[in-house]
Amino acid sequence: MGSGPSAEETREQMLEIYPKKTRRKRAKQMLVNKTPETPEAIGANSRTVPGIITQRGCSYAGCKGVVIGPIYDILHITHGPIGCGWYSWLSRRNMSKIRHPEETNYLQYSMSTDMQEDHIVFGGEKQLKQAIQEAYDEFKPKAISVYATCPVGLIGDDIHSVCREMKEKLGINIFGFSCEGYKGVSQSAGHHIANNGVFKNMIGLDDTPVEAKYKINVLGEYNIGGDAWEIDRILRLCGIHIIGTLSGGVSYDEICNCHQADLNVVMCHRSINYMAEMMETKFGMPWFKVNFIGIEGTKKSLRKIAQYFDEKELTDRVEEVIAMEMADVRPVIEDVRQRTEGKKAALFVGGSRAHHYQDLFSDMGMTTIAAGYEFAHRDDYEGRDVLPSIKIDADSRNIEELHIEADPERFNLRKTKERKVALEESGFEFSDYEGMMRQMAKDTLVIDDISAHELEKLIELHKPDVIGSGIKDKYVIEKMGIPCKQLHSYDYGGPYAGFKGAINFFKEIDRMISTKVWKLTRAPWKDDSEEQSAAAAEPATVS
Ligand code: CFM
Repeated sequence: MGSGPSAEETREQMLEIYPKKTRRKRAKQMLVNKTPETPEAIGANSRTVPGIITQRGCSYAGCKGVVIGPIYDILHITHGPIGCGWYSWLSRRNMSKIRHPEETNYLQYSMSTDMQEDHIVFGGEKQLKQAIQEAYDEFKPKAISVYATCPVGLIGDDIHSVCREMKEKLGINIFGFSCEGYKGVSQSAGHHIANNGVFKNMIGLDDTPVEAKYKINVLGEYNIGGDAWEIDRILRLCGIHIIGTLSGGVSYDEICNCHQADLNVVMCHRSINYMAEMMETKFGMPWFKVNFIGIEGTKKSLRKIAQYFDEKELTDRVEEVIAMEMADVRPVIEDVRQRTEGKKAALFVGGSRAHHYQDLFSDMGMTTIAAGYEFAHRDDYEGRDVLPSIKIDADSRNIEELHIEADPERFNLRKTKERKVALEESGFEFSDYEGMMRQMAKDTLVIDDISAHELEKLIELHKPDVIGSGIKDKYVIEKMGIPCKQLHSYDYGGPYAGFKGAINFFKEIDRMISTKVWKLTRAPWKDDSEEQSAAAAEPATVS
């Protein structure tokens, strides 16, 4: 881990303060990556110790806020007290714009049933019905989606029967999500609930064929700061057509039609692996993991897509695009590397970025000394090969597993079995994710659901040059004199995906770690404290 105490000592010092039971639990969630090729089992996706100050969010946040909320022409109604709707309103920067004149973008609205005490006591179904009717009368949307918050689950409002009734009455698609905040140990539960609902209520509704030679979906890309637009720009240059980006900057119709694609590529494995698998089972559509964060990752992903389609014109075009884009990227890398080479980063973010952003830092010659997710599962750390050994606990059993079968008419193996096997034999990986730990250097720290105390210890002992982290901890980190790149909503910046995104990121990180301002964050009396205490210790003299 560079200078300072070793990873093992750092871990010990982080754990020291905890009472026995907490220490035992946290110890399983904090590992030294001793054998990156065969990662050790990490305690992930378990309950947070109360009071430890976690960065996690709730199931409602994962469902409405993360996966479905970005679909811009669905009317999203939060059934609950106003706070849940308010705090999930545009705070994530999943950007969208209408692309056809007849479309509407509802994302600037925040709709809620605004539950009051009497609804909690006497039930809120009537209120929900009224809200759906009112929203319909006002906007005439194509679809309405309803999200349950904690109190709704506690009092037992049946949102699904209300949705069914209103769907029949109004003749548009209306569906609900039982994504009460408490449904799981983090927002991860909400992702799964959302995947199930999108699959049941939208995927496959529109069989209109799509005329394009290379058509794919990008799953697990939510267009934070415009990332999906940059990915779309690059793929378009290559001649690859995206039917649906799930679910950044995407419309309801695109989702209903996206089973017409020939391939699913997965960006954020954590939030959408369920969808990739269900689509493969039902429609025969293969999937593989990509990463458009980082230059090397972007190149590799483009080449893998080309290899999948296996057409010379596409392979050549991809190389041309890479060469063209690299002409802009190269001088920026060369410039920033003079200042960033050898610098240290730490990353504590969500369920995929703590892994993906290591690529961008390594493009800049920086090393990631410690990283961890907030709510990812063991497969995101150790790779999907551990899936069979993951124990299902009470919290995960809570969430419905859909039973999916091949569609009798629409199942279509895009690649014949033989072709798939041949590709796999040449080292091509389908339906796989290697996880974060394999990519991290030996003896780096891997910390799941990091606590405020552990983060402060890390800063105190290792002083990373930059930390990529979240909304809740950003200013705590910066008050300790370390620049923090907020990797959820990008601090109003972005995009960071693809080639143009990487250029943005390089320049911003360079600025952040090169500025002298961090040296000024220390109170002056702390710097000359020795002199001061010496002065204070001197007997007062009367002149
Ligand atoms: Fe996937 Fe995301 Fe993330 Fe995520 Fe998130 Fe996000 Fe994230 Mo914030 S879907 S897991 S629940 S990449 S909102 S766009 S930045 S924690 S690492």
